[in-house]
Amino acid sequence: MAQSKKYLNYIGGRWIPAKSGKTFPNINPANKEEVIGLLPESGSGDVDLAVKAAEKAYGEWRLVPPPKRAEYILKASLLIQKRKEELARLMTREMGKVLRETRGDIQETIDMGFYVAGEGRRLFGQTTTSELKDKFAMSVRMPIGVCGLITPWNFPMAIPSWKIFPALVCGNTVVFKPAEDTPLSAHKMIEILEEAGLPKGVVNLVHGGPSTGEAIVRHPRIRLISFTGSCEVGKLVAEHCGKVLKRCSLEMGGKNAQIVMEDADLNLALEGAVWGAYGTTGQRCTATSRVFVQEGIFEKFKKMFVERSREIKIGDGLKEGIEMGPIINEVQRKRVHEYVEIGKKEGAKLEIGGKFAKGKDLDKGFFYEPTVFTEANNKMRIYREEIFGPVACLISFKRFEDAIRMVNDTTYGLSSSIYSKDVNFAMRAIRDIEAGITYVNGPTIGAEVHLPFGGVKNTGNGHREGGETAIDIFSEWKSVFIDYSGKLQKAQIDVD
Ligand code: UN1
Repeated sequence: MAQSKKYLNYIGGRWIPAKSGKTFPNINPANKEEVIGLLPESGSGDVDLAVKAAEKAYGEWRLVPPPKRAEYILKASLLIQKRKEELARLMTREMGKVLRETRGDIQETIDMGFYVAGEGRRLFGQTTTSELKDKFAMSVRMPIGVCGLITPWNFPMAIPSWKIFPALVCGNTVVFKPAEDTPLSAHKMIEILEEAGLPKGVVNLVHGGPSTGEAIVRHPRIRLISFTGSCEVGKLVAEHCGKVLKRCSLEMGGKNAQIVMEDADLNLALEGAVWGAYGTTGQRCTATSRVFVQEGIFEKFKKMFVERSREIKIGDGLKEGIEMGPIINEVQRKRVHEYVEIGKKEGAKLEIGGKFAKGKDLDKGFFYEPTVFTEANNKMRIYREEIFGPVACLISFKRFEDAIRMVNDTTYGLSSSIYSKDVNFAMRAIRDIEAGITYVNGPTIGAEVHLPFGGVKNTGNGHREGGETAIDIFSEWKSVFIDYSGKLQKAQIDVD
């Protein structure tokens, strides 16, 4: 067994173990014998310590001018940029996705840092008129307090950056719990923020599993929860936050669709669907899991897609030429496989895959074959539920209107895509698809950080990360009226 280093929580600017003294292992999903490190198993006592540290730091941090707050974010982003390759390699080891993709994850973190650092000199409010003489009106953004951030394993650094950076620039302090499966990327990110000189207690890192997350959600002095993960857990978070009126922003699943019209460039549509379905081993909330293909080209496209699925090179993401890494852990792999079994029972036709991937190196990890179903319909669970693995359904449709109806026939609404050379179809898809993101002639994955990211229906609760909208999550509006008339002026009354 490879050496396993012990990692610590970061609370109030100190690296300390969990009160319990217990640890949990961080395992390489491409080689389950490789324990990358041991992480502190934190409980509510550790969370409470972190909240105390974050509260203490908040008093001063909220008064630091935003351009100065932004400087720390910029410095950290520049350090991440310098260490991009090293960080990407570590991320592939703990998460499994191929190096090309972990480089992308780190790049998305850098992009977010650069973007949010600029926000330090904006954080714009409004200045406006008053209905009364000698009176001035404006709105300003205020911080909220201690924010609890809970993140998933599929984007181990990018998703934390979507939350940590905007929270900080707005003047909040943070208690951050990364996913159990990818704690090392989070550790590195916090180490870098420390190196950038971030004052003690502004960001606190608490490792652990679901009970640690629950302690954060339930902590009465955490004012805001930002959660990315499954719909199932998101609903529990929302339930508690609803009861105690805690602010909460949720980013959850998807059942994303790509439409391929008969007039599309088929090779381009194929590459898009393959990348959308198998990128990150299908473990993106933006992954393509339903591909709607117009009937005249269905058979041809199906052949192309199945053929391409057969050719996907599976293996350790650190190796040259590998296109698809493992699934994150055994529980998830079994869950994916269960869906495949359900699909077969429901009467869908398995065209290829549907098995644990076998082979000398593959047996060591949680690998799964690229899997394609046809003859799936909206009664089936594989058509309706998020699988979070390399499984795609190819579905044929007659007319454009049918495709839209089928695409929208889901409880989710994150990402979507249409391949067509006809601008009329493209514009109508943009108008008619119920989703937070629509791509034209591009796959369902690949959102950029300066635009709002999120979805409709059960994908979220109305917030958008990324872009200016991330700032809305992490700040409160205050309206300010300044009366310089020297007398009592009554709004709505002294107006004639
Ligand atoms: C996710 O799947 O949770 O748009 C996030 C994309 C990435 C982010 C995905 N930039 O696919």
